[in-house]
Amino acid sequence: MTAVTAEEATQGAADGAAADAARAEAFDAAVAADDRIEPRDWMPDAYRASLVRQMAQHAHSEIIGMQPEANWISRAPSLRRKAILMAKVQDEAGHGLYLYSAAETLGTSREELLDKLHAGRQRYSSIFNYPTLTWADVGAIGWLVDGAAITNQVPLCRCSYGPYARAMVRICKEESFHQRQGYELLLALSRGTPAQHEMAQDAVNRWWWPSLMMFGPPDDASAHSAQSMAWKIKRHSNDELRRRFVDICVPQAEALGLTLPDPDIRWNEELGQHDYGAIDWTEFQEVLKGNGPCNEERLAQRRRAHEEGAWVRDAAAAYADRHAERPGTSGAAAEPVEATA
Ligand code: BYC
Repeated sequence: MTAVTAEEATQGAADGAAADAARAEAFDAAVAADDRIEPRDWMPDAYRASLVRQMAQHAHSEIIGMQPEANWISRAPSLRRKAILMAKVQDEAGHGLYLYSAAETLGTSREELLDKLHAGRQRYSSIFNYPTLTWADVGAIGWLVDGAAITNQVPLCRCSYGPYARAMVRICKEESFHQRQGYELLLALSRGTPAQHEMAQDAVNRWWWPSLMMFGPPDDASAHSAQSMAWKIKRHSNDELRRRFVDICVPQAEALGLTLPDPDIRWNEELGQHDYGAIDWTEFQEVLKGNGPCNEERLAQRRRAHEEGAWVRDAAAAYADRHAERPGTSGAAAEPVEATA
């Protein structure tokens, strides 16, 4: 081994710093040019961490979000409604999988993210800590919760990180179907008997304000927005998207024959958008702290489902190992299941 002189060491450090600066410059230029950042590209550690935080929270929301609606699968009022609801809840599991896979491209395993969720160290959307009290809640979730999700997620299709943006394209297509099924369900109830209409109105009354909270805290209290927008992870601020959502919902509520529970909603001529009433941010903070109506129940059910699914994961791993050991096979996916039965 040859000894490195002090001069060589200084030169090496300078070269390293110059290479880092060149990589950072290339990253900034790619973001500025609206190019996609891909998994093997250099990226700042903070960009990677911020993506993992948001994508993990998003993935967790999808799988915890299965619970409130799954509560009604066995009580759906017809075979048609049951089949639709089952397909929707399955889609949500699929969305979780796309997002965990996209997060894996950043070097974090699904296992690690799930462990953090189960330990209460990562968040999921506040909206899923509210109960589904009646069948109309399934419609309100589709119309309002999926509607808010689409409003937030369509711009994420242009997120600077390629795998997240591409996952969002497919998710948004499915979400828009989900939103329509909720709308159609509420329309049927709203035009039904007086009791059905009342049930639809009650569900909208309960889900409206929590849906507005899905967009996150107001801009002046949003810790991550400025940086996430500079990196083009987010394309719009929380308040911009919230107001856009209100604009979308006002005419839809009218067409449904239902009222939004906010007497302060009115058209603002100057803005060309609607104004709306004050959101109860104390309630939002309480839900984030774990004090919402269903926080404990949701997390307990998630942990239980994970434990009960251990045998499936073990079986899949054993199956993959067996195929990996077999000469001439290139992995579990190459062979049909029956081949080893
Ligand atoms: N709930 O600086 P901010 C679905 C946290 S699932 C809980 O504005 P950011 C569906 C935030 O994490 C839809 N926490 O954050 C599924 C941060 O805390 P940390 C899920 C929230 O990231 C099944 C702090 O508050 N969609 O569609 O710039 C059935 C400060 O916030 C919430 C997504 O996840 C919240 N609502 O903006 C039906 C979309 N809001 O991390 C439907 C992707 C904020 O510092 N995510 N926090 O501890 C995003 O677009 C952004 O992460 C957010 C927040 C707009 C949500």
